[in-house]
Amino acid sequence: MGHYKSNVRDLEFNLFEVFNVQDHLGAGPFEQSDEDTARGVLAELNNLAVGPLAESFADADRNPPVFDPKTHSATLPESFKRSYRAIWDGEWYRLSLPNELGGFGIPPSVQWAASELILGANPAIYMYLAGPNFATVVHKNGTEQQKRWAEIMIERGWGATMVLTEPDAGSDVGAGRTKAVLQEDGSWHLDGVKRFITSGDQDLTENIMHLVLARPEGPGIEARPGTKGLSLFLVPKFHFDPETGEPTGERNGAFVTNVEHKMGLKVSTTCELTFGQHGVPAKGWLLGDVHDGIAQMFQVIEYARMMVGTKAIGTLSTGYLNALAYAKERVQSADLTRMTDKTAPRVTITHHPDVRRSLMLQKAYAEGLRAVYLYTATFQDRIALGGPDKELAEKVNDLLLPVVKGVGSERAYEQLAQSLQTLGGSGFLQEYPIEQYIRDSKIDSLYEGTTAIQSLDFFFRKIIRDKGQALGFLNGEIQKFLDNESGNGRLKEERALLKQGLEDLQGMLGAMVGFLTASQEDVRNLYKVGQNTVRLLMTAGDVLVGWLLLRQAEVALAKLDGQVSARDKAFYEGKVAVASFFAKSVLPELTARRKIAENTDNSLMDVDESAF
Ligand code: ST9
Ligand code: FAD
Repeated sequence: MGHYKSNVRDLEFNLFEVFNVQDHLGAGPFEQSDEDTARGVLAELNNLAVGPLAESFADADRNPPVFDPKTHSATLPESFKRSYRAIWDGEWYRLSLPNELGGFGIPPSVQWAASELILGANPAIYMYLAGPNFATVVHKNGTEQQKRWAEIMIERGWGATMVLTEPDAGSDVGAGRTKAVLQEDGSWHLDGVKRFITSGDQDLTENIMHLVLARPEGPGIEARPGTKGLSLFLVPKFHFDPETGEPTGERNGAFVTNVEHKMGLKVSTTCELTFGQHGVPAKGWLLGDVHDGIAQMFQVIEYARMMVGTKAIGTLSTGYLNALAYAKERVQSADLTRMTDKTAPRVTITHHPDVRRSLMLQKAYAEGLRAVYLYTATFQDRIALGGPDKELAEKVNDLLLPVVKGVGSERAYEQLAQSLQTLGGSGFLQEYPIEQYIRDSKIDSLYEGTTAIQSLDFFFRKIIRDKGQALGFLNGEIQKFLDNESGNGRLKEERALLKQGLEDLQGMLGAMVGFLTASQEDVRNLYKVGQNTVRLLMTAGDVLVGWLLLRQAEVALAKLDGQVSARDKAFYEGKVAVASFFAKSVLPELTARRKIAENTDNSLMDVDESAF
């Protein structure tokens, strides 16, 4: 058995029993697909995920890529290349492509469910598949010629990178100094050093297209500070025939000058990329001939943030299921009720209340956060459908992205530590996958914007700048659920706990809006907002998890009222149990968090640095 334990049953439950995505299959952009197609995609990918994709997961960790500084090249382990080939040959890269570029015509919700299977089994594979996906952004924003390049990127299976970060410009992308100087032939020469570039080099693909943010310089080009002064350039690793894509063999001056040694996700190369400093100009082409780099790059970033959250949540799910399988087998100690009887039979550790508590919390976040990312994806479905609620769907998707990414990554890392704990000392061994899950998923709270950055985005951009429209919509949806007393009064107590949780979230937000308003009088009140943005994000995540688990429980209870198989009975009972557990043991904590937020003062900000 490989390391990966998928949960296709739960993916299908979300898609077809809770969110009913089948209702909009077979029409418009999803004309090519129906429920059977969608289930078929999940089944086929699942076979691949638990088999060939999972196969190289550990080997590629133990035998990471080798960097040769003389040739500026990185070589990946053979086992990993085999896994990559399996997914490429099955043309699964088409999953996230729009129909006009050869996509399967299945909605984002199903795409993300399918993506979880790859991301849970071997996340680096997904990242090396960025070429076709990033080509869609090139196609959307490019000139006629660049649209052809986008097709070439897909046809020829090129790799691609997103290149923002520099040594002095991480969270603060606008501090980037890499420049691009306009040439007479209309191309640009880039000069500078970028760092931490994922997939910056590899030996999987014929070519790599780097999507690079740099500061344009040239006659008539106005220099602007910050992110708004950045443009997006297409910088290939090898020059190529612009019509056929055939590499000319001529190396462009974008060289990988280092590959980092990391805590985890080792097979994913993290590269220093140096432009124009090795005697060869680093030629680039301005994307779409417009100086709108940060907005264009955010089209890539939005996808990548969703991916990172899904990766973290998919990893937590397999971590939990591995812990559960172990706990069902591991015999240790007597039942607590017979602890003084030294002759009492020893029991499996699932009998111990604390192990149960921990497993149920892991289940709550694994399944609750899966529901959050799939719920988010249903808004991406609506955007693709382009109906009258498209604009609202865009706003709600925007609001939920930092939750998927920020809360998904933080809770996954935290709960994976619990999964490891379930295995006792064995969890610490490389014989089991959980230590690697923890190492591989730590990055998720860091890249694509750290949790603090997600929380600032959530409060300032997605709530305040949006004037609370998307938040108001979500609030209304939760309120509708609370007001709906269906289910014969079952889940009554849980509904009351959710109601309190929602009020606590509203109270916390109210306090923060108050600080923001007060900052017009005394600007230091902004610090009080800043002390609470991560708290707010995590609390919003808990309310969403609590609500979606209860929605699931409601569906499950209705199913249990009818005829169900023994397997489904256990599944649905699990749904009711986990929703109830989360409502009773996590949601009450929100009241304390609200109080902390409401009572915030600035004493933290007054502490002298030397006192830390
Ligand atoms: C990274 C990569 O970390 C990690 C790994 C990637 C791997 C890639 C692989 C992908 C895989 C794909 C594969 C698919 C395969 C499929 C296969 C299927 C089988 N939303 O607030 P302002 C824009 S990369 C939208 O003033 P500051 C907007 O245009 C590095 N847009 O910002 C705005 O203008 P306006 C990641 C947004 O104060 C403008 O920015 N690094 C948003 O100047 C300025 O906004 C980071 O993420 C948004 N949420 O700068 C950096 N926000 O306001 C993190 C801003 O007029 N830092 N814009 O609309 C930040 O995000 C900062 O907040 C900042 C601040 C840089 C934006
Ligand atoms: P810093 O920005 O220095 O942050 C340090 C700490 O300060 C963090 O805790 C942060 O939350 C906090 N902080 C910073 N600013 C604020 C603020 N305003 N308010 C509150 N807290 C703040 N980049 C790319 O461009 N392309 C890639 O492909 C890519 N892949 C990566 C792969 C890996 C393995 C790694 C490690 C990084 C990768 N990155 C990539 C870079 C990544 O996006 C950055 O590391 C990340 O955005 C954080 O920047 P930083 O490391 O400079 O940290």
